Amino acid sequence: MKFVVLTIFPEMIDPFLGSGMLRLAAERNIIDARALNIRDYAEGKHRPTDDKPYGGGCGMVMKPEPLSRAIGAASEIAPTAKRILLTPQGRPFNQAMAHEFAASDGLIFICGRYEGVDERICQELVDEEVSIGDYVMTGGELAATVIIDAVTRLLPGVLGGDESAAKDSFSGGLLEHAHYTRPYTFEGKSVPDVLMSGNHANIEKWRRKTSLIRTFLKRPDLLEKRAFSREEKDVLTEWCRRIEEIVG
Ligand code: 4H7
Repeated sequence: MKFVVLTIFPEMIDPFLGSGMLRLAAERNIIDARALNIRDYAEGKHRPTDDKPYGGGCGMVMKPEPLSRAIGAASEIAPTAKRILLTPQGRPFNQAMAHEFAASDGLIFICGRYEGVDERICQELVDEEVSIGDYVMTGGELAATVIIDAVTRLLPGVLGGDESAAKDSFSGGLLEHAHYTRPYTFEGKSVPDVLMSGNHANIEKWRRKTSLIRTFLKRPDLLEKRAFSREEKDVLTEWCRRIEEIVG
């Protein structure tokens, strides 16, 4: 999978590509990820990548020509890749999109800076606008790294069987179960008995149950989009009964 990040701050992207899972994925030739500096495609003595907005107002706008040439260079590296603009106006990124992008044939990320990108770039040279959430950042670089991380860990051969993406939060539409490690007692709190029992059927059942209850307590919105198994219905019914007992 090819990733090309177009940015005026490649130094924000490079250390990220050179660490942890992404470095490993690159070493195994599962990904080929690089940042291109948009300024390298700018002309003139000062190689400006921004200019004043037509219509006036404060701030600057990302100039179209250097960006257009940078997108051209990225498309030569990854000809079939989807061109994504990271912007607060984009389609909200989620786990289903991570799977969709993992099945795609490469991704080119365009990282806006200043007050934004000339509209003609958005209309003519971008395939899709994506947002990583409802908040404002000074540039698209962190958004690109977030998406590269979420997509790469889904690629075959990146994670081991144990940490496989199939076991994730969200892969079954639920949050992950609780995790415990040594010591057995920490700040007066011990590990739940079932995890010490060695009974793997019971442990798995407890994990499914805690996943469901945590999702209900922390992210009930996730349950609204989801169907329930017989076992899950029984767990929720049992909790309803217990709550009714307390409320009276
Ligand atoms: C493209 C267009 C993504 C990129 C506009 C990018 C949040 C996200 C940016 C802008 C981003 C996200 C310019 C909008 C500066 C905000 C103050 C870079 N912010 N900006 N404005 N949620 N900013 O994915």
